[in-house]
Amino acid sequence: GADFRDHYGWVFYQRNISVPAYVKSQRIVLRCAAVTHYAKIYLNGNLICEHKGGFLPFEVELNDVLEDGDNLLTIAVNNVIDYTTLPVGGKANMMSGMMGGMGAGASDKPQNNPNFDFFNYCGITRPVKIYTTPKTYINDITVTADIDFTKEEPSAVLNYNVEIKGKDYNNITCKVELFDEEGTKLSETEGSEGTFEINNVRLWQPLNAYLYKIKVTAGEDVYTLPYGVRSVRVDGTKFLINEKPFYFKGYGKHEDTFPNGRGINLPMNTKDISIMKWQHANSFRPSHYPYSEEMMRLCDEEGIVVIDETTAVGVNLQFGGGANFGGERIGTFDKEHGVQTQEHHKDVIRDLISRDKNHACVVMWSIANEPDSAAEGAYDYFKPLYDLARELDPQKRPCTLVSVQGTTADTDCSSKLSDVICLNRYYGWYIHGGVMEDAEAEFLEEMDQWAIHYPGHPFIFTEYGTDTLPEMHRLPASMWSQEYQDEYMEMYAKVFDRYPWVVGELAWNFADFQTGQGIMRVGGNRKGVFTRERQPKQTAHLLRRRWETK
Ligand code: GCB
Repeated sequence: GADFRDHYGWVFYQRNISVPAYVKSQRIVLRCAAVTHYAKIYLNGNLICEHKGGFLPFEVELNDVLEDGDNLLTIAVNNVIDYTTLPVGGKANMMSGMMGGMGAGASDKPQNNPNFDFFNYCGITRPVKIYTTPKTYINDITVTADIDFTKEEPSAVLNYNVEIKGKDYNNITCKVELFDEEGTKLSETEGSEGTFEINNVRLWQPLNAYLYKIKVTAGEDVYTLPYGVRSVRVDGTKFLINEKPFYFKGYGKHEDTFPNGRGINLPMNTKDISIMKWQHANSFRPSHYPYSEEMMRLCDEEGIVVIDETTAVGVNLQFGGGANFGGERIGTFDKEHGVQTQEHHKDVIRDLISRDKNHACVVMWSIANEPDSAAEGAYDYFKPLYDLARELDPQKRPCTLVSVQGTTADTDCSSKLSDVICLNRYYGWYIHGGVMEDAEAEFLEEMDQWAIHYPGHPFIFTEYGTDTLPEMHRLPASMWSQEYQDEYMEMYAKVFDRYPWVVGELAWNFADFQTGQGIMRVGGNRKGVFTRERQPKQTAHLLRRRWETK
């Protein structure tokens, strides 16, 4: 019922667990892949672990706390979002605020006010597992590749580093073997740090993946890491993958399906990737939070390029007319009244890079979506975050943030910090809705400004789209109709094609998705190019034709 849907605060998941005696000599670990947004784990009533942040994994060792027989495991989950969490919860309802304070959300009950446009699905959204390792175990593996492109057949040097933990970590032998994708062993070496040379290396290419396997054996522990060898870098206005200019074609997505909500849905992941391939899409942005590890592996396997994003959505108190603080306008980065997220934001970056650093599919880090990046204090907020990401990423991928409509080259701190400028633009929807000529004219005006003030950098359009109802057709085209979505997509394509420094188009959104209630949303956000059931709207065919040759 509505009480459950609108629940605010704690929920408790409980069950008994028991571990067979024969594994007790092993290290026993409880791992939660995602608990949204705050978790407290109790075993037999004792708190054993806490974790903030709803979209990244955490784990805790159970050996010292497990009892024989049944143990009561409690996972307490809190769904509250506010000025200290990512994503950010506001003081007032953002969606109704957008229309001058009318609409849903007026209530005295304590409630969440998402400062973002997707339903605040919470709980245990990804697998919870108990697994074992030997007492001395492989804690982490980091691999980077130096590729020599000067020869006709490129060669590569893989640098690996294995972190071993546990009581014998110092005097254990570590064997590392390299296999090709078919499982043929190519070479073998010893030591927790080392290199492999690969002549005629098979590169991981967009839509043409190739994964080597790196098998690490440390004492009794074994782990096999699939690894795609590829390079990424920005050169002038180009985004290079394996030294070739890459053009992003695809979407911003959500982890959102019926009836799973944000709960993991593996068959739908497979379906989504296969639909994207049907359309000749090659990439997406896992907006607005890190997706499941299963999805990241699938992207590695399928050659889908990913812009990996943190949970920082809603770091912008200008939404809803900026009336988030008791009706007053306050600065997003105001030390006293603004968001208090920077330290947590750093933790999310650490956890994200530590989880995803080895994925070939990840070619860039997105530090935030639509923050108040032109506000006073924005540079000071973001500079340390970029520094941290750049320091932590062993592959030194480019970094960006995704800029909200209204930012300009001279005001947006992204101009000073990002390797690629990523823009969300809604000319023809939120601005000049229904008047395509005006929309196009103002869009072109803005593009020319960026070219003047910020020449020499690549740009990706990370969002553009229109709410579209599958049943609605209108001639002449008008807002919400299939025809309008087509005309809008055609206009954007025309603008993108004018500027060689535009290196990507990620339409908003791949599929319709659930949001909170409000007068701006009809059964959710309907900007999907596919319905929530993953059936094509008319424009899916238009994009397919474009992307086949683009
Ligand atoms: C945006 C946001 C996205 C929204 C979208 C919209 O700029 O980044 O989360 O869903 O606009 O449809 O309004």
